[in-house]
Amino acid sequence: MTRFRTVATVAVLATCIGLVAAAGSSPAGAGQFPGVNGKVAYTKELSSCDYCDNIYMMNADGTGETQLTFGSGGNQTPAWSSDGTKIAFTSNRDGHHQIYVMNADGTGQTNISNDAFDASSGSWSPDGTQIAFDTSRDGNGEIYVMNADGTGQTNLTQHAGDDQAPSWSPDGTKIAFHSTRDANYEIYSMNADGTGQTDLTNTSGRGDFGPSWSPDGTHLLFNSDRTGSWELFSMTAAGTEQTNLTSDLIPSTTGSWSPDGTKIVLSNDADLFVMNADGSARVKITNATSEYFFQPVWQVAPAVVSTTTTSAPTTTAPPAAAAAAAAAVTVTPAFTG
Ligand SMILES: [Ca+2]
Ligand SMILES: [Ca+2]
Repeated sequence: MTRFRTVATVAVLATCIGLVAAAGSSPAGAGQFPGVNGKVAYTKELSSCDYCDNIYMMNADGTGETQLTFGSGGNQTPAWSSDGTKIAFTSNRDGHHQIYVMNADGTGQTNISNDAFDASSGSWSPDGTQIAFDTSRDGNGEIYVMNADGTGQTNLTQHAGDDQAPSWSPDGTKIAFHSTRDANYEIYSMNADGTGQTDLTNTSGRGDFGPSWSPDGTHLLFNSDRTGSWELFSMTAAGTEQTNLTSDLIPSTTGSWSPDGTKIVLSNDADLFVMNADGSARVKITNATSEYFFQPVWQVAPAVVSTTTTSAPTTTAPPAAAAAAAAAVTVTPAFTG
């Protein structure tokens, strides 16, 4: 059984698809996408211990792996804030799955949703002030939003179907998710206040899971078994031009765009790969032996923070990513229009 399908059997973690770091924060509240490519965070599970999942990050070439969570339970669905300084994730360390937030170096891990029912799949608003997530507290999956401190938890979907795996658009106006309300999983999009819930995929009898936005907000990446095997597809934000990007890598499960829009990082339920946004030039960046790498999400390199002292400017961690940001030039998204 593949990692993708194993995870999918856990009700709350049917949201097993990769989530893009949809959001983030700057003091001015502006979103950071498109941005400079930083590190890749992901979930890794040891084959010797089912559901012993922890969150790691590495450089996009596969070097420099760093473990961020430590535990024998489940730590999954990492999602970067759009300024690249924080990661939301799901953990059951307190007895059931909740939304946690940590700093990019793994410090400060805090239970934010703090509810008595399972929750999963946090996704930041672009200004970093809110987190969308899914929860079973109403008897079926619903997409909720809360303030970044956990207050103000509000049901956005309010539908009897299972609504899961929210992904907040880079401009903050939309939230994509998947839902069973039409008898099988479809990708939906709604306004950030829950209005205008619209089916984008309409594939009868086939599953469409785990939407994540392109950094310019024009496209969605998602997972579908419409070909008979799990593949990564892209489509426009309106649901047109649904395109299989991984017909030569079966299965392909979770993935997300690079912040500059030129690349996609993805999992085949064993290793991680990086490919061009059109699916070409795929390179394997891990070498799995007794573990599974999945749910990769690509960080926006944090901006350099200057201080008004006579000494050299200081930067936010991680230094390498900050240095990359300092060298940033104008970025051209992979998709236009
Ligand atoms: Ca629902
Ligand atoms: Ca479907």
